Amino acid sequence: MLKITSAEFLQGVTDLRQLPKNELREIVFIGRSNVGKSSLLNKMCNKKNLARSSSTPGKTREINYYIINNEFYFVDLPGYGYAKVPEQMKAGWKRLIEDFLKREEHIALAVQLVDSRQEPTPLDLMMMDWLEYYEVPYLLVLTKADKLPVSKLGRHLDEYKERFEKQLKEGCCRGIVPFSIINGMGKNELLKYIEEHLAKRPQQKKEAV
Ligand SMILES: Nc1nc2c(ncn2[C@@H]2O[C@H](COP(=O)(O)OP(=O)(O)OP(=O)(O)O)[C@@H](O)[C@H]2O)c(=O)[nH]1
Ligand SMILES: [Mg+2]
Repeated sequence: MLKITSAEFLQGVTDLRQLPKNELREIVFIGRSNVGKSSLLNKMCNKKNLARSSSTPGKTREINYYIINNEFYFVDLPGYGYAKVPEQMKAGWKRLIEDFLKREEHIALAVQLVDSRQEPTPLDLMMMDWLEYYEVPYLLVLTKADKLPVSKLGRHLDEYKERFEKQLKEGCCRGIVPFSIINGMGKNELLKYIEEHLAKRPQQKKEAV
């Protein structure tokens, strides 16, 4: 199984022209503010303070690159869903993220984080639509799974599987994984998916019509 032996912050980019030039494949983490992205990244890498959490949530517009095992990137996209963000900035965020996803040939796997205790938000659903549209393979990760009793977690997981059955069967959703930084649930499963997708060759682009 894939073992993460080194993880270093590489750079934060606010403009796609600043993207790293060496074309390593990317595992991209997506989710609203406070869903647990930084925590998950740190847990996956066994580091306490790898992922920089911003003191002004919702204002960071940086795409953060981490280099893992000197082999591939973890990419932390800016969190969304902050009510106080001005419209103009939301539009900037959308453009940045959409342009980022258009480079889907670089993306080995996207990991869409949603709170295990809640329904996906409209922005979560929009992100999933974009991932489907740009044909990016992705996982749904249900965060903070320790905060639910096991039976309830199981029920939520079933609900997610039923709701996104089409994406799982015919679309780009590769699986749904409950995750917790407290008890380590989901970590090995996520590593398995990451390893599997890094091994796959980049998708052939559909021929332009
Ligand atoms: N109990 C529990 N708490 C968690 C878990 N994951 C994250 N948290 C908590 O949730 C809060 C937000 O986590 P972050 O990792 O900072 O969330 P984020 O998505 O990076 O947020 P932004 O950087 O603001 O977009 C923190 O207080 C974490 O300790 C988990 O698996 N279990
Ligand atoms: Mg964070």
